[in-house]
Amino acid sequence: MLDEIARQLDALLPSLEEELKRAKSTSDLEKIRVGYLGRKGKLTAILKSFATLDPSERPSAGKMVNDAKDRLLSVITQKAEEFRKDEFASRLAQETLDITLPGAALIPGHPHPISKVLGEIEEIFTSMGFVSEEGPDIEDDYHNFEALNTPPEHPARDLHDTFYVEGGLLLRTHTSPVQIRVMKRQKPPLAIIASGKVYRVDLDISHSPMFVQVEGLMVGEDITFGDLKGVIEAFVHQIFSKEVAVRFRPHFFPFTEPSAEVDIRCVLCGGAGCRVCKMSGWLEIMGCGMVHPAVFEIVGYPTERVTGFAFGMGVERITMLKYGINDIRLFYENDLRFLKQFS
Ligand code: 2NL
Repeated sequence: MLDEIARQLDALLPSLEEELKRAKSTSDLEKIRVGYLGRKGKLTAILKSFATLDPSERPSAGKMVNDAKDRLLSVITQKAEEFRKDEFASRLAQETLDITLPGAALIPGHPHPISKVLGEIEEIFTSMGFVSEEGPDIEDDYHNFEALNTPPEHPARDLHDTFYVEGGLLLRTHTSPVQIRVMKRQKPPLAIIASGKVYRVDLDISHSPMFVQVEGLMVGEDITFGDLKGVIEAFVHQIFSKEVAVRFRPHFFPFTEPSAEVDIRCVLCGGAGCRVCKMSGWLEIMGCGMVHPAVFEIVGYPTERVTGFAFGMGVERITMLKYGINDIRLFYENDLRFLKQFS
């Protein structure tokens, strides 16, 4: 009987080796292992036949089974180790990283065209000695209108032109209130520029409900309209070109007297007349004038000794003329095909 068990046990190893040759993966291997060593496996079946053995034979039979189990386990473990190495090697091969491939290019950003031109405008005025000042976007009626000689019935105060917010406040319609605040805390002489966002109820191809304005103000004892012309002409020649003609055309603003609008020779047609200048040969670029004495009264400056000039321009308009852009909304759509042209 013992001989029969020994024969059965000896047959297990070659048959296991034969099956292992056909195994392709760790999971095939596990099935094979269960087929030999599992609860319903071939080795267990042999163990069950112990019931028929004489009790004196059982210790040697037990030892034979244990030895056989060790031999089977050792070939299975060896095969498992081979699979582990192969599977690891193929994972490494799959995860290969080609470090010689070119990297993803970084696309560097650049200032928005409005920021770029605003920077150029500020540089021109600060190099002439103007000091840059800032103030709040939300203003009160007093600083935005009343102190600028704009009476309660003035059309500029209309609900249709001004964004009003809670508490009787409003979104500033120009940066002039910044200059009112500076004059109220500082004595003349002074030369300042105030730039920033301003808001008006307006929207079409040349008007945006928010735009960027630059205003300038120079106040002192002998400031004349001639000084205003000199500063504006110097500015125009730097921001556009040395050649371009400039003219001052009479206008009206409540906060300046006299007032003027500044035109330049049409940068597109050179004055011959085109769609952009509406056949006039001239393009309006800003407003200006001598500060109205009523404004000086309000900030407490002595009107008998102090004079000054002021001007204001829209940065979008300057940028559109400089680059031949025909729709202000392009600045706020953030279309990269447009923005990329200003890098
Ligand atoms: C325009 C015209 C202008 C001013 C702004 C100003 C400021 C003070 C006193 C007097 Cl504190 N004037 N600013 C003067 C004339 C014109 O802007 O068309 N802006 C877009």
